[in-house]
Parts: sequence; C-alpha cells; structure tokens
Amino acid sequence: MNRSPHFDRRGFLKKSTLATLTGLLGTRIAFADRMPAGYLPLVLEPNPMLNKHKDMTVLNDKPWNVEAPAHLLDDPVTPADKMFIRNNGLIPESIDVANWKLTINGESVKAPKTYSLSELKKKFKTHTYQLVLECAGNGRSGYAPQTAGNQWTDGAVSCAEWTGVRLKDILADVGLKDDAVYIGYYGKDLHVSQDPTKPVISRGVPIKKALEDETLVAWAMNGQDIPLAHGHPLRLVVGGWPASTSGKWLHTIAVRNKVHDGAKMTGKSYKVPINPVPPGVDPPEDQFKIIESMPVKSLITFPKTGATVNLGQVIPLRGHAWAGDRAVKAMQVSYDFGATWQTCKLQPPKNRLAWQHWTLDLKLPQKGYYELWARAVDDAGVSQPMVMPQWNPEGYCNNACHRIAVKVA
Ligand SMILES: Nc1nc2c(c(=O)[nH]1)N[C@H]1C(S)=C(S)[C@@H](COP(=O)(O)O)O[C@H]1N2
Ligand SMILES: [Mo]
Repeated sequence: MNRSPHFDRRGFLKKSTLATLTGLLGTRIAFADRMPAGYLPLVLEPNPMLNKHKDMTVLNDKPWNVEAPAHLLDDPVTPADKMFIRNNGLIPESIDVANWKLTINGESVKAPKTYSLSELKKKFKTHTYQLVLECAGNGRSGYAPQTAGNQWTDGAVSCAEWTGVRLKDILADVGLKDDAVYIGYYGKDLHVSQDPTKPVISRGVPIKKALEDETLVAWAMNGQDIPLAHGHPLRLVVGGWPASTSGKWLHTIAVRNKVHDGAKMTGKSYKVPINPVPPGVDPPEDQFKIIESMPVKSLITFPKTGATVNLGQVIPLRGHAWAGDRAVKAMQVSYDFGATWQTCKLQPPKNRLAWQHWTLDLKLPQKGYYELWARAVDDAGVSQPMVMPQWNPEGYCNNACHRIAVKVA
C-alpha cells in the first residue's frame, strides 16, 4: 500500500479524542505528545483492511465489501478483525465524537428531539446483547443463474456483542403519535460519487421490530468503541433481520407514518418476489415484498474445508446456527450427501437473536473424499434446503446447507 501522511482538513483530531483512539487501538499511542496537530493516524484512515485478519476476502474496495472465509468465524463472539464489511458508500472521514448527535424526527414523533452521545449514555439504561448481523446477500454466489451484486460466499455474517441503549427507551422519551408504523435511519457515510446530496442507504424496520428489547442504539462492540468500518461512533443494531437495517454512523432516526421510503427501501432492493418465480424470471416491482426476519442457517467453522484426517480419527466438528427472529431447535450433519444425518449437540443462545454454537464428534467410516453438510432446523420446524433455495432476482437469502470437503487418508 502506498500512502502519504494524511491531514484532516477539519482538524477534528484534537487531544480530547486521544482516549477514543486508545479505545479503537486497544492500546495507548506511543509518543502521542509528538503526534503533529491535525494528523490523522493511519489506523483512522478509511482503509479498514489495516484492522482486518489477513485471510479476509476483499470483494470490492470502493465501496469496501469484505467477507470472512467460514473457518475464520470459529470464535463464539465474532472479533472485529474477522467481521465482514458491507458498505454501500464511503466511510465518513471526519467523525467528531465530542459533538456527535442523534436526532429523532419524522411524521410520527410528537416533537423532534436531539441527544448528544453523553446524554444517551447517561439518560438511558445500558444493555448488552450478542446479535447476528447477516447481509441479505450472503450466499449470493450460490445462485444460478447468477444475480447482480457482491458475490458473497458464506461469510457476510457476524455475531458480536453490542452495547448501547434500547431504541424503545429513546422513543418513549421522545413520545410517539399513534400512527407510527416504521422507523428509518440516516448515517453519515458519503455516496461513492462523493456528492454529499446523494443518499447512500436509509433503511428501517416496522415499529414492532424497532420496539423489541434487543433493538439497540449502540456505541460499543465487544467492549470497545465500535470500529470505524462498522459504524463508529453510533449504530442502530437490529438482530435477525437483513443487516442492511442496522444503520452505521447513525445520526438520525425518523419515525414514519408509512413504510420508510429512504434509499434502498424502494425498487427491488432487499426484496424478494411475493410468489416464487422460476430461476431467471424477474417480475415487476409491485410483485416484491421487503425481506424481514432472515431464514434459518448454519456454518461449519471447524475444520477448515480441505482438511485431511486419518482413518479412525475423531473430528471435533463445530460451528454456529441462527434463524432470524426464531431460535434453532436442532442441528444435523451429513457425510453421505444428505442420505443420513447425525444429530449435533446444540447450545441455547446467549440471548434472543444471538447465534447458537453446535458441536459433533464425527468419525468417518472409510478412506476417501467426503463432503460434510450442515443443516439447522428452526423452532417452527423449518430447515435449510440442501441445495439452492428459492431463486430470486436480487440473489438474497441463500440459506442452502454449508458444505466442507474432508479427506480421510
Ligand atoms: N450507514 C450505513 N449503514 C449500513 C450500510 C451502509 O452502507 N451505510 N450497509 C448496511 C448493510 S447492507 C449491511 S449488510 C451492514 C453491514 O454491517 P458491517 O459492515 O458492520 O458488517 O451494514 C448496514 N448498515
Ligand atoms: Mo447487506
């Protein structure tokens, strides 16, 4: 990487933000007193790969779209360096934490209200939840015919521990009108054209989902300030729904008297056909519905695909399973292309909307090449399809069984 020192024109990096920086870095800055005034340390430059695991896969760098190979998602709680990035625009360059505000407005608030970060932290009770964020396009590369958009494999999913205040507590303080049906977020990122008048993304959820206990306005992830690429200093976090509803660099939430009509709420974005269509068929816009809770899904995070074991050796398989708003009630693995299934040990979630860990000590019966297929079943009895699920024109919600290759020598 070829980069020259970067000076922030707005000079936001004052001594007062050193504490925040220390939080982001997880250590103090050596010789901080010698750092030139207004200097933007490399770690704050919007190149999120500086803070990512070297084996993360970059699909795109303008905007940044980065995913984790399945084996990197082995941790019970996803660390920042292994968390996928899905940006629709450019990461904001200047973040003035000291003056950051959250405004609640829209047709359905009694009166708009604005909070500073410190007011949010002081005024409302803090809550911490592990929440699954999965991009609706995760698995898109598995669809045939191929659909447009980032060709995610399996790794646009995370389950981190988010800390903040409940959106419902903020909305109760603001006061809502009876006609509130939806919320929509606004973030500070910039359109790739760098035209500040062009919106990037502004999505939302029905008021019922917004008022759930686990819907947070968060300032911390895994006990640290939220990393820049993931929405520092404030983010809406909505577990179990398309992660596109979890607005990063959050500055405004509008409470709407109709379905939110911000950028990427309209057209066919984050929508699937109301009625199933044959692969390749793209019906008109009015025959699409907004994706809400994500479907049941699972990952094998150990071993890494391609592993070789000896005959008779027990393989300690493990991974995670999740099911949008639902819980996972069973987890199964097949080594014979779905003919028979072994039942895995499945843990309950840490809290609602967190992923669940599963394990299976597996012994493969003979030498040769195997595929291990993983299948989760949710608490409504719905399980993952073994191959491609319902094809849809935008390539969303591919929850086909995760498969890894293993050789027994
Ligand atoms: N402001 C803003 N929020 C955003 C986005 C964005 O581009 N801008 N991308 C959304 C999408 S599509 C996804 S999948 C998640 C990705 O979250 P992550 O990058 O922290 O993993 O953020 C969502 N929130
Ligand atoms: Mo997404």
